[in-house]
Amino acid sequence: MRLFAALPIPSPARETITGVLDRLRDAHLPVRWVRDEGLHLTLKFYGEVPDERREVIEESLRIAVRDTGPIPIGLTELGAFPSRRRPRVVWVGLDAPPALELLQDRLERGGEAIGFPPEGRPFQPHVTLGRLREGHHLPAAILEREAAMIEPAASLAEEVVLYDSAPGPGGATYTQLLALPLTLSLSR
Ligand code: 2AM
Repeated sequence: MRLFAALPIPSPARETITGVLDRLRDAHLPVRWVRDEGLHLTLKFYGEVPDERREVIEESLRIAVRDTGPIPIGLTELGAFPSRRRPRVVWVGLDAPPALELLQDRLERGGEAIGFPPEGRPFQPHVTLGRLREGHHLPAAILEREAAMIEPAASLAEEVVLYDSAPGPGGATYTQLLALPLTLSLSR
């Protein structure tokens, strides 16, 4: 299985992003766009793991989300890796409030404790919208136009999910294996 932990994108940010995606899809660009159902912010990518590792990963997630309440998120910009002028991966950026950075750091360190090496690059919270097809180029003006449509769409992320990613002809399909609510416990 190919596992990663992520925040599913909540409403209303989700609708803002699907609106952008609808318009980008209509532009018939050489891009493999993601499915609306799987929109997420990756916090920790575990990669290909044997089935029997799932349990310890789930336990490290439970520990990492302990004492984390709902996290406010907002959309910042439409961007691309490596740059908007030469896009290969198109994404929407998210605000990183301290609670989000803390949670990502806990997941990173929890992963390290069970044998998953840390990313080794700064956390850049983003929701991937699409990946350019090999050997193609994207007219910069299209992204510029959509970039102007991004609004903050302040939202509250209320769960962390462990996903299994399965490749398929229409792009990867993500299955939720575990959903952990972000709720503060008062009984302490
Ligand atoms: P991305 O959005 O930047 O592509 C499922 O593949 C999720 O895991 C994606 O959100 C992807 O991030 C993330 N991910 C992080 N590191 C990855 C890697 N080395 N290979 C594939 N996906 C990775």
